[in-house]
Amino acid sequence: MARRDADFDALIVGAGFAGMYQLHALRDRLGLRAQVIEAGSGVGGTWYWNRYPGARCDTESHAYCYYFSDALLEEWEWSERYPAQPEILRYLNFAADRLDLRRDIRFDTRVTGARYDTEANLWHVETDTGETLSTTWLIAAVGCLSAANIPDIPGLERFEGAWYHTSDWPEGGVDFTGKRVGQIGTGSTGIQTAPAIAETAAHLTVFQRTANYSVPARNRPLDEDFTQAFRENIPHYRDLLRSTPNGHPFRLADRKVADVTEEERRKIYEEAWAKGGLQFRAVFKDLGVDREANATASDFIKAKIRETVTDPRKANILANIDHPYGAKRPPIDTHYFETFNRADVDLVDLRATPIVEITATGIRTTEATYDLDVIVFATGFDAITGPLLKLNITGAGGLTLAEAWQAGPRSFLGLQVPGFPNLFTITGPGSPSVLTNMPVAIEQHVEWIAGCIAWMRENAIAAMEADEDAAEAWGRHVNDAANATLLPTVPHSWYLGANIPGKPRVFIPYAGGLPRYRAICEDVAAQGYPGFRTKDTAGKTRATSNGLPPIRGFTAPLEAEPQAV
Ligand code: N01
Repeated sequence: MARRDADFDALIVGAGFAGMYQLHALRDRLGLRAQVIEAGSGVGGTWYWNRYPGARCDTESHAYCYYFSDALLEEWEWSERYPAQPEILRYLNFAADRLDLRRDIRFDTRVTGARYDTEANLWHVETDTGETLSTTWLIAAVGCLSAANIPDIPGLERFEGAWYHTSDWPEGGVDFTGKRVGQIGTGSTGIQTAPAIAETAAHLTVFQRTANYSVPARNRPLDEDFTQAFRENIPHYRDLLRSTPNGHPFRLADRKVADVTEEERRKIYEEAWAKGGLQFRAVFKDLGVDREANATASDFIKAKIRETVTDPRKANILANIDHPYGAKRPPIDTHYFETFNRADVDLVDLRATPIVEITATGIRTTEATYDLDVIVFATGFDAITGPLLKLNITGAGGLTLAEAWQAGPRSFLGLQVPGFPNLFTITGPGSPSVLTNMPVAIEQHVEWIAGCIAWMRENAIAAMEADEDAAEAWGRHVNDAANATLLPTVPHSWYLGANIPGKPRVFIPYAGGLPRYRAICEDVAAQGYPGFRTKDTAGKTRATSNGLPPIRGFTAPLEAEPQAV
């Protein structure tokens, strides 16, 4: 139930794709007193902060946008196959204006803590502006990749040059002209930014710890014909995005590697390479689940790296990849491997010669010292749980989220955490989130949360939280879903939290695919929210402590879902 004595019915943390749509759904559809709290000075979330050179979305632009509104789809026109960061930021500003969101977004304000008052059924949310705001529902729309990982390398404080993490890039950019730049990290971000930095820097040294696959993006301008055809087929694209396991606008081929001859397979991979993009991994349905099948794609890409990179030393370091293709998030690139053919770009193999320290003038490895003017950390994130833990949330009975998640995140459906009533986590741990095209997963969560809140209001429910048993059962299902794929086989994957020292090793996102996940969420809602404890306004509680009733999707064989991003 919404409360008149609270400052707000709903507070939403974060004004990215998720928070913006959640505000619209709660304020304009349900009529709630809702507000967004945003640390940045503008909307955009990840696209507000990640302004590094070369920042671009790996999802094709016509699929990387809101689909809840035909008007937004029809009024906006993308200029390239993959949108660059400035264009996505313009798009999100356009959406904010079109939906008149800004008047209910508190910019330049960071949430520093949130505490649940069980007696009053209210959240008290503290901000760095010194305010404490009360709200019935608290919705974390903080993104999965917004807590930067700056590795604890000895000596950084002594470095006399400038250093940046890619996700906290200065608004005006960084001028690399005449500068010797060291870049640490070769994930999706590093692979995007190295070619762009090399364009202007005097010299670039890339420090690689784990070699990575990448497939050419083949970015290109979009023409009027494409835009026209897209606008005429919006329902088709909407259905497509909502029916594929990872919410991308392409289907997985209905064939296995062994179904074709070696010659046919080579042709299929060559064609996919020439076409470019994330759909490279969709040409066979067993690449994400079968090691032997996967090896054919992995070997193909490694051979491409060796063909592209002319210096055999660099080619060896780049092609020495130790995990199956796609078992870590597969990057796509614009001239990444070609960049290493430049005389002013060097590559250091940190597996062979680890970093010892950062000195006043550069980076020292076990083998050499590299003099640098600028260090760029493309070192990723404390993913999915990091941004939620940074909110300093204390739930019912004084339990902190950090305590509740000491052994790894627990939640039901990645939407609610036992012990944290009326807190919702958009794309939280245990939901498809980072294994999907994010806006599709976000829309599904936002709409489910709005539906759940509407149900609570209709049924005079004062508080609702995930049941312990349901969270336990869901945790097992999340594990089973991951184990049906090659995803958990990479020990150094951030999907397992392995990039953050001390983080529990738990496979975090849900790998069962979006359609199955959507069906489970819809079934839970249709059955009156089994798996959640509720307390009504008269103080009467309801719990489903005897396990869960049959829910569609729990029972279907997991191998049916081919693979995740
Ligand atoms: O981060 P990462 P990212 N010493 O964690 C290395 C999304 N994204 O920012 O692999 C030396 O993947 C680390 O090495 P290793 C996308 O989901 C989306 O690149 O741990 N190196 C790795 O090479 C992506 O997956 C888009 O051995 C260290 C790199 O830093 C996610 O963001 C675009 C180190 C980190 O790679 C994260 O990508 C870009 C250390 N101490 C990114 N610590 C879109 O298209 C870490 N590394 C929307």
